[in-house]
Amino acid sequence: MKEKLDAIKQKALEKLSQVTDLDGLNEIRVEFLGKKGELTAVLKSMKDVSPEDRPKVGQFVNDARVAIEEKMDEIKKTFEAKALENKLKSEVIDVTLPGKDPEVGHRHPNTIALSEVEKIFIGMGYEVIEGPEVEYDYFNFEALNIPANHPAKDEQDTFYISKDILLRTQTSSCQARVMMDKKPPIRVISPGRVYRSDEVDATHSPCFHQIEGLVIDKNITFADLKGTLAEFAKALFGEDTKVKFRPHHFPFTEPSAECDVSCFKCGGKGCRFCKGSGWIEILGCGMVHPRVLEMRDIDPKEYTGFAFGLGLERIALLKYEIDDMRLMYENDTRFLKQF
Ligand code: 2NL
Repeated sequence: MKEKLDAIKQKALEKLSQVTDLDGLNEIRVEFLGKKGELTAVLKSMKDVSPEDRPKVGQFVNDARVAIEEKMDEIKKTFEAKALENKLKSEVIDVTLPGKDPEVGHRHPNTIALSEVEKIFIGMGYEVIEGPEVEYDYFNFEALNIPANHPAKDEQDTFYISKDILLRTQTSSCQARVMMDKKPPIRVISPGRVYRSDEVDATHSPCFHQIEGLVIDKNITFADLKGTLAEFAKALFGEDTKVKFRPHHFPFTEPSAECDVSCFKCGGKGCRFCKGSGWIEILGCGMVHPRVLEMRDIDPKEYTGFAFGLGLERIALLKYEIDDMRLMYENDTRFLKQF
């Protein structure tokens, strides 16, 4: 009996020395210690052993079982340690690897154009002011010398909220307010959203952005207006840019003009971009109408001023060569990512 048990033990230990994983270990457990295992079979045959030999044989069987189990536990522990080591290895982070760039947003072309324009005027000593988009008829029209029955009021196709309240059609309304709050010298630009009841197309939108400028001081002349806008055009479109003024009419300025810049694409020779003329219209301007000053209690004999207004989208479309204004409002990331 003892030889038989030793043989089983040897066989089990031999098999255990070759086992490579937990599954193999389990197979051996079943083979020797399971219900139909070899050692269990010996245990079952104990009934044939004489009662006086039984304790001894029982001792042998138990020794063999303990020896096999101890070996199994030892191997199991090494497998578990190895598994833990592998797990830790797979979770190691190399902190010296370069990081992944996070996706950052892009500035809207309008925002880029606005900050360029603001930078130029701030550099010339202007202050940036803002005002309400929902405005009184008074600040949007009347204070700018556009009386109730003036045709400009129909022309502008205004969104009215009530008889006296509207969505501002120009940011001059802010400047009308500034003239009320501040005494000259005044040197401000007022960027912001404005509304006109226009149909959407490649160059129009019912909501767009304007930047207006206003300067009021003693001895301000049309020469100051020309010099300022010439400097602005150079800063925005390049040193070689020239400006040209064509007579125009606005109710709030006298005299009034439209300002063109030499085409920054062809340098003025004429191309597809400037439709062959060599010039591109960028803004409207003029000397502040004396009536506008009077209405704000500024004496036009003591003070004069100039003002101008430009469409921000128009500047962005020109500068970044965008051929349809609708792209500016669709927020298609494929478009926005380019800026
Ligand atoms: C245009 C023309 C212009 C002004 C805006 C202005 C403001 C005050 C007084 C006088 Cl408070 N004028 N603003 C002057 C001339 C032209 O805008 O075509 N804008 C897109």
